[in-house]
Amino acid sequence: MAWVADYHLAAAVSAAGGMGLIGAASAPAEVVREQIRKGKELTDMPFGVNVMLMNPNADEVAQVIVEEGIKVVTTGAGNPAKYMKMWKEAGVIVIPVVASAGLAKLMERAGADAVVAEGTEAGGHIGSSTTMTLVPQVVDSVNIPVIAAGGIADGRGFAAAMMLGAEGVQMGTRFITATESIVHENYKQKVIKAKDIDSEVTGMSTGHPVRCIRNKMTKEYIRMEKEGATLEELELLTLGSLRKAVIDGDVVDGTIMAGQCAGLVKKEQSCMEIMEEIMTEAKVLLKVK
Ligand code: TUI
Repeated sequence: MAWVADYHLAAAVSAAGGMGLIGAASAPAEVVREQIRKGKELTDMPFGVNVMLMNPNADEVAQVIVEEGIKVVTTGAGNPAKYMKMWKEAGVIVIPVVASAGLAKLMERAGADAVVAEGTEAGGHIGSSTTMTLVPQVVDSVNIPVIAAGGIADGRGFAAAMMLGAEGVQMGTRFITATESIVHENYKQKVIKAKDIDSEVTGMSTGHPVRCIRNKMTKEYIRMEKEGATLEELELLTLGSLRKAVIDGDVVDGTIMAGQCAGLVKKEQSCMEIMEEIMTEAKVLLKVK
């Protein structure tokens, strides 16, 4: 989660018993290094890094991960095969995010330790299959553990993911509003106030669909897409727009990435409270102690 999943959130999630991730997104490698070091000052628990493969700095970020002794990496928005050898040799657990069973198989053959199967309910850059259909098909296609993502925000979603054959879940949207999340209050309020149908997908025409909460920006983007705007014009509109929303709190012209489960997020809570609530609820449903 670009800008959202910084070291504060990653450290808090890991300290609460999860596996926190720093979202490297489009950051330069040295910024990622600094984030990792600051995260280590906040917690002794391990946390990972997500590498967004469309980042032009991805090669350097991949290297920094090894240099800083990070042990868990997830990747998004592409195929991480070219980094696999380097990461495996360094003892890094590699978990690519996939949106299809085909890519999951490819990743298993390339040496991935697990995959995150992320459905189209997720926020940000998305594939087209739903979590309900994707997760069991990925489970049937590989022998490595599958982590479900997309649309999971509470214990019910967690339990449902287990029923689909997943061995873990990845959640983003629920943690946007965490007390430890540095996201601007305006952004948090947009997530808290969102209803089930308040997200929209921009970028369908460019081949890079991105799910966000509907606002002036998404309406303008979709209007331009319909009118046949060029890739350059669309890119100009979104340049720096996520930062604008997350950091500056501009929820009118900024991009508010969030998943369809935003309607399930009702309040700001600490990561510890969120984790405990989800696990208590899921254990009852799954009948485990
Ligand atoms: O990556 C994400 N979520 C993201 S990345 C992002 S930044 C961005 N903004 C605009 C356009 C593109 C990126 C914001 N949110 N989630 C994991 C994810 N990965 N979802 C879907 C995929 C994916 C899609 C296609 C993974 C691989 C893939 O194809 C691989 C290939 O090249 O064959």
